[in-house]
Amino acid sequence: MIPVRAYEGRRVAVFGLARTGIAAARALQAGGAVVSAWDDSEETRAAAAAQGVPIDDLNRRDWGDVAALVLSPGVPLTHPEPHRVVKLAQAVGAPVIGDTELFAQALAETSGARVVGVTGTNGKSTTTALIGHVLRHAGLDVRVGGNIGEAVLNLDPPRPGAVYVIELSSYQLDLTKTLRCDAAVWLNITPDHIDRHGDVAGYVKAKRRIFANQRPGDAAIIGADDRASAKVLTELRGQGGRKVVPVSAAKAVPGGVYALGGVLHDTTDGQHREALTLADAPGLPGRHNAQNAAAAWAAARHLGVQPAVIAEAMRAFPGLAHRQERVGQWGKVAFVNDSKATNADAAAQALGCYDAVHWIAGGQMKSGGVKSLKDHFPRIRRAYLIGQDAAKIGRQLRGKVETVMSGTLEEAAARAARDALDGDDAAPVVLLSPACASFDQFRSFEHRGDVFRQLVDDLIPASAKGDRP
Ligand code: UMA
Repeated sequence: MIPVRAYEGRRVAVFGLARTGIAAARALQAGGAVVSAWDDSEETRAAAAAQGVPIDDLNRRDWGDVAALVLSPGVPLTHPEPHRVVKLAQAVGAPVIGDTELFAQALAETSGARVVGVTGTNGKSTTTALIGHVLRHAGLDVRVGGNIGEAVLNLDPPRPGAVYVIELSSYQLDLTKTLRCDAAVWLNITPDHIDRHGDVAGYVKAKRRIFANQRPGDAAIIGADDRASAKVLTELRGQGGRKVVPVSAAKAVPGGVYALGGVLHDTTDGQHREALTLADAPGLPGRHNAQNAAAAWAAARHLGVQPAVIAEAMRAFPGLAHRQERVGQWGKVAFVNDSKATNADAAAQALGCYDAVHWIAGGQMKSGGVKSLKDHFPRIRRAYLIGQDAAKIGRQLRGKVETVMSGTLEEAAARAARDALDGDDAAPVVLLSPACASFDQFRSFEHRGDVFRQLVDDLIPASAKGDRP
């Protein structure tokens, strides 16, 4: 945990008591602040109280002595309208900040730790995890957190040489003022979370805060493949000061890192280097991952990691749990856990990455089902359908994809493995990418993926455990 001393002896209101709020309350208390914490949910308040968080009804108290309001990112700040507590804080002029701001304040007290911030509409979590993996491989003292799941204030305290790799959502950036990123990574922008930011301009403005406070010598690593990001790239170049490193998965970008023809090219030091053959990094399949890899490469280079070390780490990157995660290899058959794909759009990304797919799908179907995946049907050898809406999905696939009504994930995994081993394809993939919610058979998509990982481990005979793609 990172103690926050900036409010020592003063009262701080903490609103929202899930991951962010609990961690913030603890960090503030450890730094000597007086915490008044609240959440709209009674159940959540009770759970927080049981963990020692001081509960104090912020709707009823006098805000006169409140030095700041720490708001959880999921609580509306401006749109559709400010939450009631935000208005209460604003009425007394108390700053409304987030846990990332507290982190920045704590970091300002100690020197020698570096920060890599990662934002963008898509790919943030993979890129954050990948940078963390590469830096760890290079022997650095690395802590990974933020929007990826671990509240940033839960990470180990700063010390010289440490590197924080922090995924930053637009919600978190909206509540952050003084953070300075040694390397700020901006991947891409497509309209998202407009309900919370009012319009695309508001969303972009929030995200742009990742570049605030940067100094000469810091790096802005920025995707050049979409129009909104290209505009920000031009603006940053015009500003001067920091080093601007473009990344692309579509074109050569001088001075940057780009993926072309399945190869990552690094021109960051003025020379051209073929850095990595992406096919050698099975944990990073697909074009979207090519951009993630390019950005992670640029960040690691900026922190001084040698190209050979980055390449080695990327080849060994296992991927993020439940997102096209390689969970096993049995002879020619690869097993991929993409349980996070709870709708057809998400499943499309995975289906697009492989040529011969034994597809495990089903669960609680979302509206539209799997019809939108028709372009991928030719590569599906068989679909093994599970869960409550297996029959509905079967009807959508009828006459286009051969289906097997498996019922359970266990049945599906066993049958798919057998079919894939027996088939004629050179490199078949057993892919769990359900395009459905998991709640009919599992606690969560994570639970579904964990069960699949275990099933695969049980299926693969000991003699085949070391098999490589
Ligand atoms: N709450 C209220 N009143 C409200 C709204 C919420 O009291 O009007 C309370 C809820 O009862 C709940 C708490 O606020 O107790 C929820 O706060 P939160 O949603 O911020 O949840 P955390 O667990 O703190 O999770 C947050 C991020 N959540 C969001 O941004 C919505 C997590 O990102 C992040 O992993 C975590 O902090 C640690 O940093 C999740 C996310 O969905 C993964 N992010 C969005 C995304 O990736 O698209 C931005």
